[in-house]
Amino acid sequence: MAGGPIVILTGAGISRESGLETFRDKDGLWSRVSIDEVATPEAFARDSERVHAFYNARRRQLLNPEVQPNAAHRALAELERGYPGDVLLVTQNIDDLHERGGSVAPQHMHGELLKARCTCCGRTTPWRDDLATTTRCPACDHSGGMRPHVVWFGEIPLSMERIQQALICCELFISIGTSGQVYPAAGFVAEARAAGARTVELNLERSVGPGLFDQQVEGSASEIVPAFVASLLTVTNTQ
Ligand code: BV8
Repeated sequence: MAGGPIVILTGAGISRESGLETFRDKDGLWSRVSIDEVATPEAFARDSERVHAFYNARRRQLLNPEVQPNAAHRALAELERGYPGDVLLVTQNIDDLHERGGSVAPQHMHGELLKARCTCCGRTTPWRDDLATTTRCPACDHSGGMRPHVVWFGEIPLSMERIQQALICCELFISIGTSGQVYPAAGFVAEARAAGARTVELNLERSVGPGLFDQQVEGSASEIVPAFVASLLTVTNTQ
């Protein structure tokens, strides 16, 4: 498979060693707050300030100088640079650690914590401060309509057409740091497999039993991702 197209899907596990929490690990975000309280459009309509507080706290944490990309983020950027074929990086994460680790155009299918969107004019604006119900939109000057540019449960993920196109042509699908519980992302491995791709999971623990992944490597992302990328680049560039 010298240089065939690659699709990579990452989840919260790749950012864990950078100091950001995962969702479904025992000490994860959803063990402390319920999805229905903070991660649905209904929650935002019911109590916008509560939802803003949840994302404001995560935005501040992400902007803490101690939170930096780790070796796994940097290894994927190296793969993008050194691999002869196409590499599409798709992330469920709303942090910017892939970009800061050197990746060129990660597809944030669940949105981005450092952007805000106006529900009145639809414009998306880079955003590093707190959001509140009184925040004015820089584009249309309307206040009261700004929300995190994040895909909540029940909302349609972003970049789906581009992702589906890449899945049907890819020859290698790599899933990193995701429990594979949220759809449509969790269905990507089956779609890639149906298209004839080799499927690999790099995760702290196996997310599913045998059958969907041809290879499952267990370990911490900052260790197993650089090793996997190094071996892939060696094999590809010596063929
Ligand atoms: C959609 C953004 C239609 C915000 C997120 C009933 C009603 C309504 C909807 C549904 C329903 N039933 C099913 C659905 C669909 C629903 C869904 O899947 N629900 C689940 C709960 C069953 N999905 C949706 O609603 C989606 N929209 O379906 O629209 C549609 C679809 C297609 C086309 C057209 C229309 C929207 C889903 C997006 C929701 N938004 N987040 C925010 O971040 O706050 S989801 C949330 O979960 C995050 O984005 C997160 O990334 C994502 C997945 O979680 P993971 O990243 O996998 O994190 P997790 O903690 O679970 O796992 C971490 C893993 O890392 C573990 O395996 C762990 O072992 C590993 N790990 C830990 N440490 C390390 C490590 N690995 C390596 N190294 C380490 N150090």
